[in-house]
Amino acid sequence: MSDTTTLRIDGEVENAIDISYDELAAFAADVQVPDVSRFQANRKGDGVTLESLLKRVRPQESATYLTLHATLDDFAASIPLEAVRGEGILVYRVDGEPMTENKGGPFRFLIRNPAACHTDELDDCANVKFLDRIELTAGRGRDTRPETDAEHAAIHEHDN
Ligand SMILES: Nc1nc2c(c(=O)[nH]1)N[C@H]1C(S)=C(S)[C@@H](COP(=O)(O)O)O[C@H]1N2
Ligand SMILES: [Mo]
Repeated sequence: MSDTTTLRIDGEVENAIDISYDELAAFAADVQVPDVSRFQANRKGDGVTLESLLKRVRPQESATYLTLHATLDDFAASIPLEAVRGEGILVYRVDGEPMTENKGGPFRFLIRNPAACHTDELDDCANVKFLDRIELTAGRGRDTRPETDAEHAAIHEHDN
């Protein structure tokens, strides 16, 4: 069965797209990132580079932040585009299958070397699960990441 779930990439771009699992799986081998556990032991799956997605949408000059949205649990993180270029991966497949919701899918953003939670803009908290939209924004966009230890602990109370 083919998977019809898509990821929207839009905002300050020349060419907004909705991209599917099948299209991501068909990306060239040199932009595929197999087995993300190689650089983050607690993460699983395969992805493509953020750069390969940016190439498709062509960010405008005005785009300075990448704003990652998860509608499912109303979570968002907004990180500086230049800093995340080269670091960002879109995970779309786990165990050879589309990434299910219980694994944080259908899509998950991953920073290769994230900082500890709320110590930096590129922190583990920006590894957005249930990702359904990547918005290129002029300046910082929506960001619901926890700012204090207490807020952070509250978020993780929902984890099983
Ligand atoms: N959609 C969504 N993504 C999210 C979060 C969340 O609450 N919702 N929590 C973030 C935080 S604060 C952290 S530290 C990591 C935790 O990832 P894990 O649950 O896979 O350990 O996911 C990040 N991505
Ligand atoms: Mo976090």
